[in-house]
Amino acid sequence: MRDLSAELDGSGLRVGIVAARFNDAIVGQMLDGAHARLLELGVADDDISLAWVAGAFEIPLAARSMAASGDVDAVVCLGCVVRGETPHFDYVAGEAASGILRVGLDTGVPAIFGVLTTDDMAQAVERADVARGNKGADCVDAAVELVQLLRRLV
Ligand code: INI
Repeated sequence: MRDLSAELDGSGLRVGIVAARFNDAIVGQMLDGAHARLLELGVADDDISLAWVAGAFEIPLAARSMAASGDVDAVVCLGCVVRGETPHFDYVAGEAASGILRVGLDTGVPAIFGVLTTDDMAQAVERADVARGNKGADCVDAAVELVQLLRRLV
């Protein structure tokens, strides 16, 4: 069997991050985790671009523009939607998820779904905790792995 798995090597990669300001205390922690992990994997700080949007619903369009610009190899999308905070949780979370998926499928540039969707704030706090396996850092691993895998598949 030929294993196509790639090493988690981010050197030379250009990575975009789209972060939603809604629940920014949580998203800020995910961003810190993502940033630290990018540097750890060898991505140069100058090759990381960050764009803030108002909420998770706005992420797909900004991510699509970034992906289509040709300036990034992957886009990591960070947000946090808490069920208890909104009656339109399903719309915001669902559209963010399907929009981000479409960005990747339409552009061929990996777009990573780093939008926490939780029942309450306590769950969000736990998943964004840098000490306990930060979701932003996990998304960076997913992004770098997918970029390298796609390069091996073409
Ligand atoms: N946006 C979020 O990112 N998280 C939420 O929990 C949330 N709630 O609770 O409503 C939220 N709403 C805003 C939405 O993403 C858009 O910014 C807004 O609807 C304007 O389009």
